[in-house]
Amino acid sequence: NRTLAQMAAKPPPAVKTHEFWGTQPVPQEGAELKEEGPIESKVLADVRQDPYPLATPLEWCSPNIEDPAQLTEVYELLRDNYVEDDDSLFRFNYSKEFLAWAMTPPGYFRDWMVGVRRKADSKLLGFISGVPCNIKMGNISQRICEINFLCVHKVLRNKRLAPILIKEVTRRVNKQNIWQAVYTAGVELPKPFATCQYFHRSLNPQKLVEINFSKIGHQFERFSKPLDAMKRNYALPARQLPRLRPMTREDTEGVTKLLQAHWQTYRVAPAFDVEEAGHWLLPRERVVYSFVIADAVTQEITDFVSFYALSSTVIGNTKHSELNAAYGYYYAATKVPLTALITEALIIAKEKGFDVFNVLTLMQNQAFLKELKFGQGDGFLRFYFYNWNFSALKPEELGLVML
Ligand code: MYA
Repeated sequence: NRTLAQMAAKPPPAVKTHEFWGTQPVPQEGAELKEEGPIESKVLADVRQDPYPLATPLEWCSPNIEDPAQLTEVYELLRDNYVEDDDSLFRFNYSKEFLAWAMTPPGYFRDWMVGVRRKADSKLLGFISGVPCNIKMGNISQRICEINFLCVHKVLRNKRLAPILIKEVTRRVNKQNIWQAVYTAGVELPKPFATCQYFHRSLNPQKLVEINFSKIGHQFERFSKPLDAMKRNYALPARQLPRLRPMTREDTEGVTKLLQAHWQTYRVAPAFDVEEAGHWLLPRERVVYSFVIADAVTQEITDFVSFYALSSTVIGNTKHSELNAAYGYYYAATKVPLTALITEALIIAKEKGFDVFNVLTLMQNQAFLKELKFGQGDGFLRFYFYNWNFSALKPEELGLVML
């Protein structure tokens, strides 16, 4: 029996050992799922009072994101050292305005911005941030911490600084009596509760080809001018929803109500109050773009769509230095089809000079990918909880977007 022989010959799946993650309150690979809820229960008295020790040449700091000079330091660390694709063609280049927005939501804590400096010249060499957020995790909503922007300067890589940054931010979060966090990463760690895939909608196909973001697809090769055929394929129609307009402060309550109802349909989603919704959704030029449709008679907000702006540096290309990407963010459609809302978002993003519109397979996105000509990317994004057992969910059960 060939199959049996093959099975016998196949080595058991390699279990990667995690020196750090193996010690943390996260679901471990291969372990059985326990009841949904905290993995460990601690109280404030258990929290270490002093910061974790660092190697002598280094010291802790809490960058003040509202101070332009310190914001610039964080911006530059990330610009030069943050996430790259596998082939090192692109590196995320979050703008300063974006970082300031992402790190200062209502009730944020200065000391959840954790930096490591070199004592000799004060240079920032490591960073991680946490912000408070209300999240629906299954049947309960909790105020937890969202972790983002973990970065170690390239000169200090593979020296186990990342685990120290993570432990220190955990300590500072715990001091606020908060014991859970949510975070995403491209890499696989113990153990995601959801895995999403990236999809990309070309808005500027020529530039995307020139920077090696995309290739001219096989389907265009039979044309005498494949690039022109590709451009025709990705051309967008004229605007179809004239009543869609930018969200204003007066819309905040209506938008919050609409989204709160929509978020009920997911197992994991935001549980923003009006103040948080105002922070996260009100339009900010070159950062976040949000649009609403209000009922002509009642003025009630019936539909909402948004995206955010996140460029990447194009590494080593002579013609282009920046890839301007828009990323699909929150939406809720009750009176118009979701596909129509997303089409408008694509048209607006194109008008504003974005080269590509990226989405993940979460929320209801899978419903429009094909029709709106999104192409499958090679990147994945994994979603994790810290100190929270949670049964795995399908991307379409996930209503949370992380920046
Ligand atoms: S995801 C974005 C992460 N940033 C980047 O990818 C930027 C480019 N890369 C770097 O800056 C470095 O390579 C980083 C690792 C800093 C990523 N999340 O110091 P090391 C584990 C978690 O020798 P370095 C984001 O921001 C790795 O498995 N752990 O390695 C969300 C190993 O542990 P183990 C990661 O390469 C972050 C250990 O680190 C990640 O110099 C959420 C090696 O450390 C990763 N992305 O530095 C953080 N990558 O041996 C968790 C590697 O066990 C938050 N590692 O396998 C947890 C919740 C905390 C708050 C809780 C409150 C209650």
